[in-house]
Amino acid sequence: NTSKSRIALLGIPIEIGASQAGTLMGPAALRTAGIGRILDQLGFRVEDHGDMTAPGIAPAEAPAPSNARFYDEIKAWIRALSDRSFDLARSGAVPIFLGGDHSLSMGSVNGVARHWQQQGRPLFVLWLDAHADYNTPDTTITGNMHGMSAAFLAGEPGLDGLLGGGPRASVGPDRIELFGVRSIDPLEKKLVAERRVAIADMRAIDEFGVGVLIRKVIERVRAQNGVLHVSFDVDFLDPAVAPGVGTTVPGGATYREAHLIMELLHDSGLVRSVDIVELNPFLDERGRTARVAVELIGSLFGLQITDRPTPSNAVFPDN
Ligand code: 5AB
Ligand code: MN
Ligand code: MN
Ligand code: MN
Repeated sequence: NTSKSRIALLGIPIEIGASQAGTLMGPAALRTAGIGRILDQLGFRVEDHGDMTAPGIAPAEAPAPSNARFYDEIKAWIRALSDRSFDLARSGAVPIFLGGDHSLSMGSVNGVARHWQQQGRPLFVLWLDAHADYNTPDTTITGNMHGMSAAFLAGEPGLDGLLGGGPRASVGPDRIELFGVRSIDPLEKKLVAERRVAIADMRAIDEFGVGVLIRKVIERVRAQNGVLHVSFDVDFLDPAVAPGVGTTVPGGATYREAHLIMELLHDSGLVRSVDIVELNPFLDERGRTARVAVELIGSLFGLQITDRPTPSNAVFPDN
């Protein structure tokens, strides 16, 4: 029993980073939909660490940037979460962070990245999302911080005070893979292009298919002896499959595209941590979205149809 791989669940009931209230119910809905049960059935030793409690407001050390709503509150959350995340990764478990809006990834990813930095393995982040989340206080239209998390992780200016003096791992724009994008703000688009962030938008997915594009991501991580964090924003999925999100954008990934991505990622053996974010149970239809998210986690952790081994990617050229 002790030789079983460990998975650590941690709920982060935060909603102030998003425009609509309700994502704070996300962790409860994912548990109700059976996230612990499915992982247990797959043979993992599942530890549920419960939900973090709201850390309050971190003292304003410097004036908060204008155009970043609830900056001081979110600052407190991500500092606390970064430490929890680091400890969980260091314990040898695979942490799954149950959101909560996408601002939490600033903390969860920073924590796991600190751990892998100490291990000498570069951490890559696969950002499954309808959006790029690459706004800064200077480029944002809404001021909502769930649209700034990838930019923060890439080290974009304007958000540097978020961790205060706390330890910060650099992920960098060259280790973020935006995947599924179909909504991007004008200045955000410019910044993503300037930084040459790898991006598979929905058009690329239509043209080449998710199999080819995910294999490319996997090959890139493997070539650098890296490990992978999957930041899964539920709005990556088409709203017909996943209506329970506040920021639906039509034209998203289908049910099978999403499962294939998870199946390929499982076979890669590279995934060491996961966020599931932006699920809004208040907007869901009879738990559908929560259930789909849990089924996808099943595929990511080894649920397969026929156990056919994944063929190599040798057919796909480098560039
Ligand atoms: B999500 C928008 N670009 O900055 C902004 O759901 C949307 O975590 C951000 O991907 C969506 O507010 C953030 C308009
Ligand atoms: Mn999104
Ligand atoms: Mn997002
Ligand atoms: Mn959203």
